[in-house]
Amino acid sequence: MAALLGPGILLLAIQYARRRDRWEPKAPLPPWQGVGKPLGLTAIPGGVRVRFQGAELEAVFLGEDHLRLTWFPNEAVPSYALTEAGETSSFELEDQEGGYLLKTPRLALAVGEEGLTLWDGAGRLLWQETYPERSGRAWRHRVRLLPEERVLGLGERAYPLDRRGGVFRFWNQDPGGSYGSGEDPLYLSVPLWLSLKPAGECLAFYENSADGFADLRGGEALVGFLGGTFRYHLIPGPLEEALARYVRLTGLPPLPPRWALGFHYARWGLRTRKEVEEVVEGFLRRGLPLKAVHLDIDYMRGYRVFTVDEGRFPDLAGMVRAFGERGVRTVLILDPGVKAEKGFTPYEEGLREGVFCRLPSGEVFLGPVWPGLSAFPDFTDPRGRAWWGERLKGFLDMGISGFWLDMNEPALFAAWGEPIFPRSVRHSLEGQGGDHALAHNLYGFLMARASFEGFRKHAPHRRPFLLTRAGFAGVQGYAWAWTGDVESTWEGLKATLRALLGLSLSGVYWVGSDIGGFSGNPSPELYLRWFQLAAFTPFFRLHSARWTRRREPWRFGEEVLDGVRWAMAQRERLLPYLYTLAHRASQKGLPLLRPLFLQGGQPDGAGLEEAFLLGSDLLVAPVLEEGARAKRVPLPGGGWYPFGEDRILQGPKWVELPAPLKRIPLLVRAGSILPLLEEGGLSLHLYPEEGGAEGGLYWDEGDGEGPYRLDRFRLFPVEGGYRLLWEGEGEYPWPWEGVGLRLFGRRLWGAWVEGKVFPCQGERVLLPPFREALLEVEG
Ligand code: NBV
Repeated sequence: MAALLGPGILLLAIQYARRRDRWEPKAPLPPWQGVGKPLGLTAIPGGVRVRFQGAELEAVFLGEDHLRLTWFPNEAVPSYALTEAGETSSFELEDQEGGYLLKTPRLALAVGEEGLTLWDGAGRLLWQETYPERSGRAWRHRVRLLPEERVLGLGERAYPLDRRGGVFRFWNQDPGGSYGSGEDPLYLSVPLWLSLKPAGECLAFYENSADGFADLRGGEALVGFLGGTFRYHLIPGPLEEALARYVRLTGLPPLPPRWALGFHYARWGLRTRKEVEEVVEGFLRRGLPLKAVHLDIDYMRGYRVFTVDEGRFPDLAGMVRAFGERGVRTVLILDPGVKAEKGFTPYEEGLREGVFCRLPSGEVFLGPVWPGLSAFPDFTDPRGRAWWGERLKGFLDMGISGFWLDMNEPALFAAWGEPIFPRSVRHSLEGQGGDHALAHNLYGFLMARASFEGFRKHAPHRRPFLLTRAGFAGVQGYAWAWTGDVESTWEGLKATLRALLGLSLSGVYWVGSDIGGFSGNPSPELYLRWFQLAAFTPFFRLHSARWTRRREPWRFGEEVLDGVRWAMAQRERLLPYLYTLAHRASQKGLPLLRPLFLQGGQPDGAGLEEAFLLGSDLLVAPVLEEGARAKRVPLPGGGWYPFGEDRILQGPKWVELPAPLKRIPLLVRAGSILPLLEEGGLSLHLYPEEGGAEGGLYWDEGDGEGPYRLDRFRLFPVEGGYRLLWEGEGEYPWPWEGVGLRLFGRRLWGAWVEGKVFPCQGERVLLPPFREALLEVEG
């Protein structure tokens, strides 16, 4: 990897790897030792403390459906991931042969001779583990897996969504170069898994930021961490609810500014203002709806963070303003490393204020990254976070709309071995002190938090937009994430979908990938298929490495350009639906991207990654195979309309749908109402099932915290047609002229509102705002 970066960096990378090996001699782990049997117990608020030989277990109910287990002794680390402490709940305690039973109405925990067993309120087995073992700072335990059990989640992984059979590491890492299927670990760790089994579903979250592993190769999960607190939370299913519960515990994803839901463009290697302007012009001239342009490290002076190369990017503020006037926002990349250079203000200030990470000797730790040897802010120090947040002010004042946080695993250039800090580097950890082994996985997450807080402080009337590569449980409260430097191959495309769904099942809902893959040259077909997938993932961005061929949509010929137009047009059209999902996620913690099993089940033999849902109503069936012009789609239970068609297909079953190069199959759940932008206004697409249909809309100014409106639409079958009711709340006025209706399944003739008739024009009827409308259908 370092060789790609030029001789100067290569030399630093060799010197660094040597130094790191000296600082960090490899020591084997001492032998693992069990904790023995339970010896006695004391009641504490919400739970018990159980004594073992040389260890203690604390079991606490934080609500009837949330159990927290903590083993002692341990190294306490501040609880960064959790935003709520949780209220302890009452429970019943019974003595049992060789142990104890703790019960709430929704959970029952048996503390047995050999291990712990957990059931839900209906007596279904959720979790069974043998008591853990210790080795120095490390803890590990074994959790039984049933033959039919599937294990999902575990954060960002280029591995099939059912993780059984794999070994995974929780350790944020830049794979270097680019990655394909099977690469592990990747940039963003979330030590969480979902157990999907007929017996009883549950979610397990390990609140531990140290280097960890999950070995799922056999009939048990062997999970451990090489330090920190061995603490885990168990929440019973159904999984969608458990996930929402976890997201509420670790941070709801805030409502993003609406522009961020549009199409973003990035490219590493655009070296001048002129090159960027040409690209933006290229999109706008062709009527391609570009909403944001991201500037990669090329805008900086010698890659120094917080600088702008005035020679190559003269009057950046002027450029940002001019783009803004044409509806295009500017996002800047920021890397955490601060060039260690005398006279460079951020470095000197950072030194003076003591915000950089240090070696155990007290010296500031320096590692090689883009600008050369650099110092790194300690984001586990409140002063470090505040210092970083202040540095964003200049860019925010200039009208920059968001920041893209890269290299924050944190990654370094090392000629061999792990491209990261030595584990002995010291961190504040909110003043209590600790080493990099504990802080590593938190670094990117806390950089996102620092950026979020700085953004809030210096642009209080705008919603922060942050994109991060690394993160940890809870990062969804501050930033979106993208899946990094994936290779430009069909395998890379599949790995991407897996990574995206895995992140979504780990609470990181705002996710996307580099369209076409980062590091290579996709064929026109792969490029288009990737575009089509990305148009229906929460974050929609084109990006590529500087050594690849340029890939603006018009560079692949007319057919591809047409296909891109279709994908972009669907995205634009879906904006009200997507924005409503964004609001729901921010309030209730519900995922945007959902594997099919979360809702309605799947037909037999369906893999977990052949199709997915965007929200609960739109099924997306991406094409992941070269040459395919049809797609076998697994339909979940219930009725499904091909998008914009009148026929209903009944699930669960497999259907084969056409997938010509320019399109992928989309289906809409029968019983739903989709709010869409069409013909310059808002249209409701009504897709009734027998009982009617229902849908909602959230809308506001698109940024800031002003008034909003929340509309609810309900459609009921009546003689000769349907009755449509519209209820709303909130102060934001209806911003469109009336509302368009399109009915699927039956032919709409017209509608009546307050005794006045409005006939259908083409396929659509345009109505003034109403509380009740009667829809008349033909035949
Ligand atoms: O800043 C350059 C790249 C960026 O384009 C990419 O998206 C990141 O994932 N960055 C990695 C650093 C260099 C990687 C070789």
